[in-house]
Amino acid sequence: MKFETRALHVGQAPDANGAVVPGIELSTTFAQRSPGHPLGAYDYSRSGNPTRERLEQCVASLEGGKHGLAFASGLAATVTLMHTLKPGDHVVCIDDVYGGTQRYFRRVAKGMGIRFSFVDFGAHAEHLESAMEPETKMIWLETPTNPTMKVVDITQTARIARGHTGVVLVVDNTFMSPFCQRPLELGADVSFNSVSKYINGHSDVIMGMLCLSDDTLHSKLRFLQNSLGAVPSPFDCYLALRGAKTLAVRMRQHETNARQVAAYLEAHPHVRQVLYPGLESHAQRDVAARQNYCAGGMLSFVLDGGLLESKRFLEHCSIMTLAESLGGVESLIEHPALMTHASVSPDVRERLGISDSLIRLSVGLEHIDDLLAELAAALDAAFSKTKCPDPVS
Ligand code: P1T
Repeated sequence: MKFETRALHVGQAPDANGAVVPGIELSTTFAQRSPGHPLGAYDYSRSGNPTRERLEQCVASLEGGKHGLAFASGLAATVTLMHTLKPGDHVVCIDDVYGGTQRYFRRVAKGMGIRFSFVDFGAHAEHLESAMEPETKMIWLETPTNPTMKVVDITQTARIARGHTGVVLVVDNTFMSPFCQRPLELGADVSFNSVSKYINGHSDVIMGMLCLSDDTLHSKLRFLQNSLGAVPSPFDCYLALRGAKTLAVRMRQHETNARQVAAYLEAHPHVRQVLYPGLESHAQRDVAARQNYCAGGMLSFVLDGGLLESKRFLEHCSIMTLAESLGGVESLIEHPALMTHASVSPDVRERLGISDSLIRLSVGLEHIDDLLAELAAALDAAFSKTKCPDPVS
């Protein structure tokens, strides 16, 4: 079955009543006919729940994996993965990752004895090999990166990982979703998604998902999913499964809108740079074109001004809601230095290019004319010579 068909049918066969939309299994517990012998396949919903399993099967299939595991948030999935490691183990992580991932790695996991090297992999992972150590057990890659949109060659990264025994390559696929990029097909061991973004797609669920094909690693993670207990609610699983049904059509339109927004911004005199993998000017355009099925809906851009202009610009956006998160049907715009990456230290932010002039935009499904009109008006207002009210400090 093709992607669109799998999104609608995998894990979603009609239930015992013939319901075309299978019911949500809200029960926390399941009756047993004799101690230790449940009537069906489930005993307790933390350990296993039919609605969660439907979602896990569906997303695993979209990622081209054998197994899927759902968690209460993207970060809960990250934490669970880190529990496969032990003190002294080493992780090579791309330097530009989501601020919350960095905060967890630098300020929590490190305290538990796991060592991290944050490295600029280079487009073809050419800087990765020199960061590998005998104790390296995991490579953590986000591509495109959040928020500077660096693209890294997953196939090449996987080749380097294979050259070292016992190294698990995790690719955070949140910015692309399995419609645009399928890391497992390119050699990754685990494809990670914050389901809170494109897979659910409607900004009303917080959830994470790990997809993989290796049975041994899956058993380990399933044991940890139950033991750590960071599982999503059945209702959220139902919502995410409903969202996943339209992933393909949403992603196509996100990309169509994003391409037009990127072209518009690139030609604008008050925009210094646009970072979007679908643009000819993107530094790793060739890698993106080779490994991605579509360029997605995320872009970042650098205003030709400072913090004052960035604040004025953002305060004049209204259709594009000023808010953290991404991947919803509505456009979301934000200031990474003050919002999603505020927990990253100023020197690291500076090194990564997360400046006061950097704006991140998750291009939504509004009519393109309305998006372009709002961008034009907000840029005019931000750079107008007439005095605007001072931005909120
Ligand atoms: O928010 P949560 O579902 O826990 O997912 C964390 C996460 C992991 N990986 C990436 C690439 C992410 O972007 C996120 C969450 N990001 C935002 C909330 C944001 O605005 O960037």
